[in-house]
Amino acid sequence: MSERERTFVMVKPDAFQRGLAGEIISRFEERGLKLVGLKLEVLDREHAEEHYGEHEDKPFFDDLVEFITSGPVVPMVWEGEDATRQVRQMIGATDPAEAAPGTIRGDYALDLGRNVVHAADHEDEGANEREIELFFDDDELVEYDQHDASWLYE
Ligand code: IDP
Repeated sequence: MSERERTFVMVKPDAFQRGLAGEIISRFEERGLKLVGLKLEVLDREHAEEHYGEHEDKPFFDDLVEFITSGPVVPMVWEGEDATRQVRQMIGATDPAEAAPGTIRGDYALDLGRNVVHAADHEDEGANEREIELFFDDDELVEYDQHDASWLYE
């Protein structure tokens, strides 16, 4: 089977502290996506500023960096058909107030600055490669057969 698309996802500190990490991971597992990378860490400022570099001129940048470094995060890499777009649909709109019920943000968040999960932007072509590389070494991504693949894909 050919390798499917990989996408970067991260449980943010608010979700981790609220005990939602398992629930968020379950959503992707149940959808049929394959987990190939996962770690638990507290980001330092430099790492956070690089991750959110595209927002450095925005008025909310300092608060965003402060927040994302304020506690444990769970960076992950998920693999699957059309993974980036599907994951973005599953997490919902950036502002939880606009996120549809049934999406992760629509079910677990109320505030733009506390929106529980990050996922690479499917409209930014280089986002996955950049973000996966920023968080994971090659040998931290695990190779294995997804045993239910023939039940997930035709
Ligand atoms: P995304 O997380 O849905 O990809 P981005 O536009 O990349 O959204 O923004 C990154 C993060 O910055 C958002 O998840 C949100 O937490 C925060 N953010 C975005 N826009 C605002 C804003 O206008 N005020 C405060 N925080 C914001």
